[in-house]
Amino acid sequence: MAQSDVDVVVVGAGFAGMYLLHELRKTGFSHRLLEAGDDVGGTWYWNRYPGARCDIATTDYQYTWDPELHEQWQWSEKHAAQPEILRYAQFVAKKHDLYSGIEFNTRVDGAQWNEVAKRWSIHTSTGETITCQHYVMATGCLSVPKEPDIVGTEKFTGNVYVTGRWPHEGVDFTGKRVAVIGTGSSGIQSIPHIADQAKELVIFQRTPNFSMPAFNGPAPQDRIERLKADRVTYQHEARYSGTGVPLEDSTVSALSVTQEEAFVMLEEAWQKGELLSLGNTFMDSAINRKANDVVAEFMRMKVRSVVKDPEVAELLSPYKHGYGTKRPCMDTGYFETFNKPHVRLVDLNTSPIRSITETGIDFGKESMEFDAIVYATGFDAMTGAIVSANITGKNGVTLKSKWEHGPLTYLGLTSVGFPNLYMITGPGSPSVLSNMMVSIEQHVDWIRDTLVHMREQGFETIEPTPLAEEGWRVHCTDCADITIFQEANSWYMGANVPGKPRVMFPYIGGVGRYRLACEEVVNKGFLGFELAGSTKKQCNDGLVREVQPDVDMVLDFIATLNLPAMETMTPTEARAFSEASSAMRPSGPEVGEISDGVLPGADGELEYRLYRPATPGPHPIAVYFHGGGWVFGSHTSDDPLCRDLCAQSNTLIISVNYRHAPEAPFPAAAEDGFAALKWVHANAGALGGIADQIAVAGWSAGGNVAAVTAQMARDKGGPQLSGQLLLCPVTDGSHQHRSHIENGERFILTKSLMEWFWNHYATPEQRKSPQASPLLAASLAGLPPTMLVTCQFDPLRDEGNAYARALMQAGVKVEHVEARGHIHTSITMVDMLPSGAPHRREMARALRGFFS
Ligand code: N01
Repeated sequence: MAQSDVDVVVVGAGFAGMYLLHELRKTGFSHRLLEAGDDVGGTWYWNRYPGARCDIATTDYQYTWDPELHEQWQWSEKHAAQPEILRYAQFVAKKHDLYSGIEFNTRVDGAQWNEVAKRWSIHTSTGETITCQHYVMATGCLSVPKEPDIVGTEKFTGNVYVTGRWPHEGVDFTGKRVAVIGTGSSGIQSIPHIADQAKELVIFQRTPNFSMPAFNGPAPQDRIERLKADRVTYQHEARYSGTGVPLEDSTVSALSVTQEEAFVMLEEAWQKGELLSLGNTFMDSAINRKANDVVAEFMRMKVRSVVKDPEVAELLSPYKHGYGTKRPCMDTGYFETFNKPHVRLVDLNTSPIRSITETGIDFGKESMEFDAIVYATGFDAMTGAIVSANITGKNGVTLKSKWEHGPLTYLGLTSVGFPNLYMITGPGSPSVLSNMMVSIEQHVDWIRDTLVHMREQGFETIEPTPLAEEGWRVHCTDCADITIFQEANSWYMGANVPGKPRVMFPYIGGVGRYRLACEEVVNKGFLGFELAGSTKKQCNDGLVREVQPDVDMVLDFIATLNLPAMETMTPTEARAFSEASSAMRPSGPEVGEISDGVLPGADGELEYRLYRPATPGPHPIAVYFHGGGWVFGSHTSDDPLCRDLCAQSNTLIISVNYRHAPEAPFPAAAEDGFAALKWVHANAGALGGIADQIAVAGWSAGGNVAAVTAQMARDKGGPQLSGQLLLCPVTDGSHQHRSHIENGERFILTKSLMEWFWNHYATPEQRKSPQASPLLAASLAGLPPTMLVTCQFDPLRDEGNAYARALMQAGVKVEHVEARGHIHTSITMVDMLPSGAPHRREMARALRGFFS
């Protein structure tokens, strides 16, 4: 007789539930495992449609927790078919006697949290109520087929099949007229098999999909050898990789090679017959639309090379979504199927289904009769199974109502208001964007270790804090925002189910980065969780990821380079280093014209570079001052940023060099800035600009020069400025701000580098002058409208914030943007860091606004 009160109830006997059962036994937790089906295998139990096959190679799609399995189980193919994967699950279940611990044909109808007892009550389809301390949903991401959303589905009297609920005995379509609706992975895999049998096959396609041939055969020998030689390293690399398969991330931009070269590289990946190799060919195909177009065009070229009828080939070619933004497919003979005379493709965009009828389908201007209809229409993915399990947490709040506008989780594992509830591969974790085996094992390990920790430490409950959950939501959104995934109407975005909120459901920051976040949470004393026992409580509230994800990647990359700190260099060495780094950047957008010239500075000539918009002039002017701590940089060193500002704001940008320290210390830069402004004003017409529409702009030390120049223009009789645009400006050399300490290391501009700059530029006494520290000016009244951008992880953040506040207090019109998750340099990194683009758009808008 099973216990009605246990430590843990688990729902689902797929690969996640099976491994968790094993671990619960090992660690001595009492448990019940409930499964709706009558066997193990989860998704591989339900999805028995012909052609069902895994799209991750067998070298990677297998358990790692039992090393003996690698000797005892041999896969027959590179990409295993469903029957073989199911047999593998059954083999593991028998080997570890898991069957004895699973209650099959048992569905969970609902679950309620009892806040007094600190336990869950679980109601099952057998009429039993089980109570437990911990409740784990191992219900899979793609387990609830989408409700039919086509008119008349109930009318059809022929045979109806749903790919995700395929009859166990199989289906014989021989001699039948068959319709297949849906061309996602399930449709694409099953269509060639159905075509082999059917007398007539009509495929109803709403969206064509990217697919590549699996070229199935034995598992790749090189991968097998790598595994055999050093399984531990292989698995470690997989766990910290982007997708859960140990591939070296590409460092090649699709835009840095010709289309011919790109196609050669893609062909090489194509021949491997592995989705991840193809997707990994270029570093930027997921984040840059133009880079993605290169891959998409290669895939369309492949369709054209197979499908004989050019019109059909065109219909089968995706144009409306980028490669990978909807799950791409692996097929065996899919496109070839459309060359068969008894196979027809119907484009639902031009011939929509009017209704399913008793005998067939009415679509466009036609009616056709069928013996069978196959729905390959997908799933209520990621949340369907969890939400439909009727989970009620604290204060009677259901998970369904909490997630009405999108799932809210901490780490995709837990959710506020639902103590001791865990989701394996839940929304907000890499899940469907990863090798599921790797992700499943990581979640099971995390849950097991957490349960053991709680038991050892005398904690009864664990629940994330609202701050941590909201922080994770923001981080997940930040990760998605730098990609082009959100453009597609995919199930990743919930777009396939009418009424489902449109958010990115899986975590797209990568398997390794996700794992590091989970580890960090634990290592920081369960950061973002409240743990409570009868006599104790612990809560280390906080956020695990705050830096913008692309900025974080750059910081990690820079850390691997082991570069010398700039402040250990001489100014000459630092200048050479800075120039060499700048030479490797993308160049930035095209502008109408770029020309170089010289102008008179305070003590000799200064070089300048002029960026003219492509539109007819004359244009308003921004006199721009570059960054580089007064020590390095030049009129060309912020080239990509100047181009971007020029192109986006339709403003003439004149980037002026100024004399550098230590050769020309304070106040040389300030005096040059003011001299340059006066010259530009006097020569505005000849430059193609408008004399009474002039602003100053600058970044970092250049922001300091711009701010000081604006004060000098105010105090010395003009020119009258329309505005000042200050990006991370240095405003105060006189004392330490909190951000100097908080952000003093790791974020490229360090506290010690900033001190090195100041030491070269100005003495402690000189720093008290407003011409070095504009924040110290006796009055800021009368300064022009200001756009001031500060970055959260910049040592200069607080002095920039202080300048914005002081300007406002002085009655200046100020727009102050605090760029969340950014560092001192990140907004200038045009075409490198997508997360900086919205802020540059804002800066350009503000610049335009100065002149309107
Ligand atoms: O489902 P899908 P799936 N009228 O949602 C169409 C995994 N998987 O079962 O794109 C007409 O991808 C829908 O059209 P549209 C894998 O992660 C893995 O095929 O919404 N058409 C689409 O064409 C995969 O991504 C493997 O415009 C309708 C199709 O139906 C995920 O499961 C194998 C429609 C649904 O495609 C889901 O794949 C199989 C309507 N009302 C699955 N509603 C491997 O490992 C939907 N469609 C290889």
